[in-house]
Amino acid sequence: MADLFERTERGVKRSREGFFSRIADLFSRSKIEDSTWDELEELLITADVGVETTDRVLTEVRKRVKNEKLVESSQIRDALKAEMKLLLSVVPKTMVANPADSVKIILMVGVNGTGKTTSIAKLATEYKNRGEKVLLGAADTFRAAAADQLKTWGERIGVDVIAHQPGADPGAVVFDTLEAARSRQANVVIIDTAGRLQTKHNLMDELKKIKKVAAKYQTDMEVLLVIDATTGQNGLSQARSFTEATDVTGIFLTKLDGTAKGGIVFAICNELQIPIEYIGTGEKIDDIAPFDAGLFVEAIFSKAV
Ligand SMILES: Nc1nc2c(ncn2[C@@H]2O[C@H](COP(=O)(O)OP(=O)(O)OP(=O)(O)O)[C@@H](O)[C@H]2O)c(=O)[nH]1
Ligand SMILES: [Mg+2]
Repeated sequence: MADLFERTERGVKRSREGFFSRIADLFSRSKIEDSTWDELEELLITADVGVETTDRVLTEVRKRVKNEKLVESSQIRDALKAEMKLLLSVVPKTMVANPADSVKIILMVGVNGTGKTTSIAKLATEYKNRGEKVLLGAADTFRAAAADQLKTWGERIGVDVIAHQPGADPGAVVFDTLEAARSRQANVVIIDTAGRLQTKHNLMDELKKIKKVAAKYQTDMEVLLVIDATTGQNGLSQARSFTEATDVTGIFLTKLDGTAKGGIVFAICNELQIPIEYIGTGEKIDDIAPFDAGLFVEAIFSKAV
């Protein structure tokens, strides 16, 4: 667990200049005045927590402050922490139990350039280190270099990749990858898909088809939506559309290291009730941490290094 905290903290600390450091600084003051509440509100909104979510958090914190007669800034900070943790604790959708002999399928979806392929390499490494046999499917047949990018990662991390020619039917890649998983006895299959704008209906329909091919195979499937934290509030619109098309089960939030706007995690959890599963905190293979609401909030408030 210590390791997980360190990994979360490392990622959060990389966004120190912005939201995360300033929010911790507010509470290093001995007294919380009316103006502090205003500052806090502004900070949360500009950090992409969003107006609705900020309103909800602050209303709840004020209620706690009143009911529990909190006066010390450390007490108010703890009330805010508790509220933030609560907000981030979205219960994952119940998955169909995974029969012992079946394969876990993870379908990675998202708009262009969010970090899908890189995050697949990170995830594959996580599963491999846990002793799972992982197989990757290069179902991004749209961009000519996409399969090569995945293959390069595969070679680097020692995981096989199933690929077709550019322009091939992505559904066929999924089918072949799952067939290969069966014959090679892989138990985790991660499918890369082409980046697509959530507003392009034909591309969203294609994604539905890809999912259908995998679902025919079996029901234990996670659909991870990869959202780039730096895109801010647009992430919410992405999450809405991709959920409509593919029933997203969780979010992989990337580039948290490169943004002062990490507050988007709160907006996503509050407004969409989709759990954040992982955070990406850099470009390297180990810049990944499974998301833990409690640790994440503690990392935000822990002392700057
Ligand atoms: N700083 C930072 N960069 C990241 C992170 N994850 C991915 N990247 C970078 O984001 C860029 C795009 O990554 P890809 O994995 O190719 O993104 P993609 O979603 O597969 O892109 P398309 O397939 O073109 O849609 C690369 O330069 C990655 O190194 C992260 O957590 N932090
Ligand atoms: Mg890609």
